[in-house]
Amino acid sequence: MSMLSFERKYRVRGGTLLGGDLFDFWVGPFYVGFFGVTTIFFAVLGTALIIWDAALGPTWNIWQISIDPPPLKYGLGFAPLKEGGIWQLVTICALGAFGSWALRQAEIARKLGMGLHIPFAFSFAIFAYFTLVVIRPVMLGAWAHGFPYGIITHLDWVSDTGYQYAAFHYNPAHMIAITFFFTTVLALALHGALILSATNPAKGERVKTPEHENTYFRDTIGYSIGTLGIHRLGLFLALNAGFWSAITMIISGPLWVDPWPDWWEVWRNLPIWNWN
Ligand code: 07D
Ligand code: 07D
Ligand code: U10
Repeated sequence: MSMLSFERKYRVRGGTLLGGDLFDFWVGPFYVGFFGVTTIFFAVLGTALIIWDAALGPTWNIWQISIDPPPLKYGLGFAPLKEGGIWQLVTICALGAFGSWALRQAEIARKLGMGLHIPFAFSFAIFAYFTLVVIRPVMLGAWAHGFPYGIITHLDWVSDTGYQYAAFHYNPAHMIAITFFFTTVLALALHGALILSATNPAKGERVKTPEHENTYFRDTIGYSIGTLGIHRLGLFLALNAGFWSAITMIISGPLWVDPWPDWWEVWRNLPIWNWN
């Protein structure tokens, strides 16, 4: 395995979060570490459980395989393995693997003396998943409210859950989340395009500087956020997309059970519209 010359210099032991130098080594390009071992453990076990559930039937069709949560009658208790218990174990393995992955990111960042921005960012994705399979089911009183692990069945769950609230697009947090998703895409498209336009010039042309990049946006919209700023903004937008997604589902059910369009009645009932 060839190494970047940087890696040859910096791939040295020390700076682990846990386990001392027990797993402080590399396999090919991968850093192992204590949390690499726990990631592999949970990922392998979780995948094996998924395959076992699939083997119980009724199909090996990859699109139709589904590991379903327990039925409502089991509430927040443990269910028998073949009636949602496997889903519960897969969920524990998934959270174990995602949590281990975040800690492995933190350990690698720490070894390199970098900031913890990446694990911080990934934790927002974990939070969104945790919301769907733990926070919301617990607040609603049954694991049955978690989503099933299947390529098509998880789409059915999104659709069914959405229609339980009539028109889900009226959920105000969903609106905010979607707006953040769209803005994230706009920001990445602008940033990718700007960097390529300045640093990948036609043959014979000079590479342009950040001054060119700043001036482009000052000429166009009167303001440039700057080369560091655009990365701060990108992270802010993306994390808000995940955060408001989680809020979307925490309020759907635990805090609001009616059709979402009804929520907007609050505006129609404001005294300012009803003064006479
Ligand atoms: C490109 C990084 C790579 C990741 C990939 C996903 C698996 C699952 C497991 C057969 C951007 C790897 C997939 C390991 C195989 C089994 C049992 C990330 C990239 C390529 N979804 N979702 C997909 C997951 C939820 C929704 C695709 C996971 C919520 C809609 C893929 C989770 C809701 C649509 C997938 C999760 C929801 C999808 C592409 C977890 C709200 C689509 C994902 C753990 C968030 C799209 C058939 C992608 C599709 C799609 C995986 C949760 C909605 C199978 C792992 C419950 C509406 N989802 N999803 O590119 O084509 O992500 O579905 O929370 O239209 Mg989903
Ligand atoms: C949960 C994924 C976490 C992933 C992790 C990592 C692996 C490893 C390994 C590749 C959160 C997994 C990693 C497995 C893989 C290898 C090697 C991300 C998660 C930890 N909606 N809606 C959202 C839109 C409608 C509904 C969110 C748009 C309808 C429900 C987002 C539209 C109805 C739920 C969003 C639209 C409806 C959502 C999803 C348009 C259905 C949710 C993003 C244009 C009739 C979900 C927290 C997200 C949510 C959600 C967008 C339409 C229902 C904002 C753009 C009207 C029930 N919708 N939606 O959450 O909020 O990512 O989840 O119409 O549950 Mg919606
Ligand atoms: C960015 C950037 C930038 C760059 C960049 C990037 C953002 C400044 C400088 C990065 C961006 C890209 C490269 C672009 C493409 C990326 C995407 C589109 C995002 C999506 C990514 C993917 C789809 C790829 C996903 C791939 C993954 C996650 C890798 C999968 C890897 C593994 C499964 C192995 C992980 C390794 C681990 C956990 C530890 C090491 C383990 C091993 C090597 C295996 C051997 C195991 C052991 C030794 C441990 C023993 C295990 C035990 C004891 C447990 C056993 C248990 C049992 C039950 C058996 O901004 O510009 O440029 O590049």
